[in-house]
Amino acid sequence: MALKHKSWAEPFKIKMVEPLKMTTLPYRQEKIKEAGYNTFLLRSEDVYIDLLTDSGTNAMSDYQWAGMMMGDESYAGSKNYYNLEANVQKIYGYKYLVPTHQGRGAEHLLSRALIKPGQYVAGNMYFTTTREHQELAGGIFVDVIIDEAHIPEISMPFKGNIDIEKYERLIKEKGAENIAYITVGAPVNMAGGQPVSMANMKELSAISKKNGIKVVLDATRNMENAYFIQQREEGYANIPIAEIHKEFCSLSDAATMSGKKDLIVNIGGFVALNDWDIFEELRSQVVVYEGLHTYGGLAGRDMEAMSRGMEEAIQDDYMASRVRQVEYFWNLLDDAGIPIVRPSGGHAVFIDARKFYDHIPQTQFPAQKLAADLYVENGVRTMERGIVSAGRNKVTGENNTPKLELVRCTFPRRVYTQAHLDVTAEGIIDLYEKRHQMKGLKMVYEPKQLRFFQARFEEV
Ligand code: PM9
Repeated sequence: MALKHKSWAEPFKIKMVEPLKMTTLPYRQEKIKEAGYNTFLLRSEDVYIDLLTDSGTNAMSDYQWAGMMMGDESYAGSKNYYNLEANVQKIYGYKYLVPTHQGRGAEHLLSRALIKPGQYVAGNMYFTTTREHQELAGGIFVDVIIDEAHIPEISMPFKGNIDIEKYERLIKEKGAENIAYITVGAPVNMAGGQPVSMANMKELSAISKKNGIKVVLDATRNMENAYFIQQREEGYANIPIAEIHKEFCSLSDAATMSGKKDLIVNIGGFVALNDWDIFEELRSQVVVYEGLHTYGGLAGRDMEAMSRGMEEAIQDDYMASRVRQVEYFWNLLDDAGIPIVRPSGGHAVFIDARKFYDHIPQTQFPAQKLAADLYVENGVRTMERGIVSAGRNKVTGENNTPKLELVRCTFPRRVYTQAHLDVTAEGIIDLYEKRHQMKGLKMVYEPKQLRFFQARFEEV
């Protein structure tokens, strides 16, 4: 009998395992209350399947672990820095490298170097840490993503694209000299891991060049984006993702990077760029905020693991298995009628909490509550990506009210099996059946910055 869908499997096998604690329902009910209904405040040992994030939660290979043993921990000029620099030049194509402890370290340095207070920064939907650093440097963030990205039900191949008209209007209204740069996240995390097409990147790059505006790529998951281009964009089907990725990077002036995602490591990041003057500025800042310019807050062994992870992540077979695992899970939920962001994206599947909990208003944090309830249901940890993550307007102090009120089920790389995904989907489906019994939340503690990490809640 022929199978309906052609199957796939990972191009690696398991060599070492980490036991997981199985917990009971009453235990989890107590733990989520103690954590103030915030999944970031749970202890990881109380979590069965951890889909909080794909950031730093990846399983390294034997090749990477072997590299860890070859860490050169000299204060200056570590050989691992030069290995990393060579791979960034080869795989990303930028000339200069400034290592940082993680992505937000890179965002901090670049925002300080490029933004003058009062300038605008365009971007295809915000990312929490990226916008925070842009605003702390005095920038005013303007979202120029296509409208469809804010609507979960709409399915299109490149839902992360920049709306070129919106971008041109911004340039016309504010003046190119008042725009510090444009950030392109590809894929767009907050929109559901939705990719950006090469055609769109080419167009915005040309407009930016014409107007003298720099293009900064948030390259955190850009290799996943390259896979989507290969699969979905005309003319790229037979091109290896390594080539697509490099071509995409070549359309930008600089990249900030959280190595904790694409590069299959637990810590690390960098800025990479082509402009010597900005590089000099970043090099003088990195020694103040991160560490010497040849380690940027990282151990030599961490730079080696990141460099080797880069070589592995850019392989077509690996990336296909990575993205298809997410797609497998997306199909399980879609087949069961769970409201999710369409189409399937790169690193995660996003549940539409507005629809899932259609009886809970946004002021009572439906996505926050759904993440908490999913933990209670079967010990799976997910993350809120809605009104709590969106924070407050820095000028008015009012809550930002995003259209997207989502819960993200995020997949660490090379960590969970298909059976883990099946069990997780079953828990979500069970909860969906009794969803109208669930109540909303009120916020009882709110930290000043990036509140989603530490805010606390109680049931209303
Ligand atoms: N992303 C994530 O879980 C981890 C922290 S926020 C909950 O998705 C992009 C697109 C990211 C990202 C982190 C960073 C910052 C920049 N850009 O976490 O500082 O997804 O290494 O990177 C997280 P760092």
